[in-house]
Amino acid sequence: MSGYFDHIDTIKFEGVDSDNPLAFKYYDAKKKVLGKTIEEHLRVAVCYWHNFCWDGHDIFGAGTFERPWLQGNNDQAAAEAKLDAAFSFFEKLGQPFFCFHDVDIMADASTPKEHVENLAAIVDKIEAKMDASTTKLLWGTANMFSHPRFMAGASTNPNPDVAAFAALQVKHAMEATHRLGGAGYVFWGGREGYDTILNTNVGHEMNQLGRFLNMAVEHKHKIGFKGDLWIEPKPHEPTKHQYDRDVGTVYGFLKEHGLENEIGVNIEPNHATLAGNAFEHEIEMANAFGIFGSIDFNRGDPQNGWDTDQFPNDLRENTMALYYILKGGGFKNGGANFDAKVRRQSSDAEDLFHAHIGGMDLLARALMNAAEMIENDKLQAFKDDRYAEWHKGMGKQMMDGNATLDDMANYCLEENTSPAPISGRQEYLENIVTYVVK
Ligand code: XLS
Ligand code: NI
Ligand code: NI
Repeated sequence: MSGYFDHIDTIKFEGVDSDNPLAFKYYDAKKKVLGKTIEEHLRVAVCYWHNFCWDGHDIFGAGTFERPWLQGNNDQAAAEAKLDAAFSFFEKLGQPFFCFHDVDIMADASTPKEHVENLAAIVDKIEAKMDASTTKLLWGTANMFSHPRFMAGASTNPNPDVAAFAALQVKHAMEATHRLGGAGYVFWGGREGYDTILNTNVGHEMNQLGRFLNMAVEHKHKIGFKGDLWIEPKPHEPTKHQYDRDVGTVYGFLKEHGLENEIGVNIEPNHATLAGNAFEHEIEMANAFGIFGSIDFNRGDPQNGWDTDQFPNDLRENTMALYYILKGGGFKNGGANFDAKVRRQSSDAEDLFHAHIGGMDLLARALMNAAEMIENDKLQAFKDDRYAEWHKGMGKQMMDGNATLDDMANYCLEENTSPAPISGRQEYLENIVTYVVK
């Protein structure tokens, strides 16, 4: 059977001097950086939904892509044609991982029973595909936001029967992820929030979400899934307000429900910016709380206030992201999933390759820049020096829990301390970054 990607050759590393747009310039998979290969560091994944499920429609217009497997009904034959297309793309790009939602991979189902059967039918096929391929599963998830039944939320729905449907989906999506050897499982609470507080009992809904996630954790242990669980924070879109708004909020929520040692975060830069946070802020917050998991790499549009999910292209921003990821110990089960889509006018098969090649080259460059910064870590040296006083004297006593407020106040009086301002050297530090980014 002839395929959609047949006219495109396997993508090779050709180096910076190549002007072949269908070749890697920086992503040299086996090149070692700080003792590991680029491929091992980045753990790149291609997502099913933006590449193989979306036909290019937007809220004003119909699909523009004409992908052959999306013509007609989404039955088992269509799901299998999509699977063939996806794996032929993976084989040509050569990235090590992919990610999916349950409904991305399977035939449409109209009853709970059909949902279970259709998912099982395609998981059998995926398993066979994976046996004959080098592509592994980074993470799976359940789509509990597209179907109309979820319009008022999944586990946070006012109707417990909707939460029961969500339980069915999570159970089977997690079991499928486990069976396919996935490294993680993601919860993105697309409609776990509200459109108007006039009809919403927020306290009750957050407790519903807390209970639901506890049940999911119990199920993970019951089935022996050894991968990680991650919540993907996003402040709003599609709903006005979502409970998992950013990393800090998620951590508070996890603590509240006793889940901070069970669930980490999958951070997406475009979600960070929607929440008014920098990408690097979210990574460092996750590092500080010990819940860093994985990244959905993409970018927003600086002038548009929504989740445009464009492929990343900002070398400075991503150099700093990789720097903080490496400083936190790097990816373990997580990786670099591109939760990004080509623009609606980029309607050819080639465009999917340009997008991923650019993203992978960008991350490889960012990784090499970050490694260079770490090898001569002037930023860390500056910080170590800036906080050095906390390792001795009164600062240490306070941090060790050996000083009261009175002790600190008396120390101030006795020593007559009136500290002079010390420069934070922001521009000097920014220049260090400027000199490395290339
Ligand atoms: C949407 C989210 C979604 C998750 C998976 O904004 O990024 O794609 O990554 O459900
Ligand atoms: Ni995402
Ligand atoms: Ni997103």
